[in-house]
Amino acid sequence: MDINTVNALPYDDFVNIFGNVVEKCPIILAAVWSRRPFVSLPALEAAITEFIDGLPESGKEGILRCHPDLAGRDLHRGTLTRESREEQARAGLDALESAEASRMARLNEEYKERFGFPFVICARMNDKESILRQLSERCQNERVVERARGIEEVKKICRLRLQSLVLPDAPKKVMTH
Ligand code: 2AL
Repeated sequence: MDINTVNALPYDDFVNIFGNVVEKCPIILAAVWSRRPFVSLPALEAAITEFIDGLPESGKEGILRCHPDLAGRDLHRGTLTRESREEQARAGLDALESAEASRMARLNEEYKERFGFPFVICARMNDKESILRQLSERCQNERVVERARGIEEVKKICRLRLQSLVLPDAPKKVMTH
């Protein structure tokens, strides 16, 4: 759909369609609906980003905690959201070798133990090797660094999810005379 169609959506439809662009945080989109009309897709994205940036640190951590582990329990039980399932499959996380799967599980636990929230990375912009490498590296960071880093990754995930739902803006017509 294009941005005009987005702007015309009633509240319920808007939240049904866009509610999961931030994983399991439909309240963010419920709040952002009040900011319509959006002049463009980047304007919709900016409204979401501003809302997230305005949250206290506890709210940002709450967003991180709404994310399922990569290659974790939800993937194995088939209880991931559609978006998350597609992202994890595209990064090859549904077909890990057993050694990779146990390394991923161990590092995910280590990360959560250290920071109190899960490791979040935009799976669609990575593959299983780079995810494992960054998971291992990011376990060494400070907590404040990781909270900010995780939120940056949430924004990347959000951008790609939005792009799969909204058409890019049509190029502006240029007047030639
Ligand atoms: C996820 C997810 O569900 N999709 C994605 O790109 N990253 N989860 C995570 N813990 O990073």
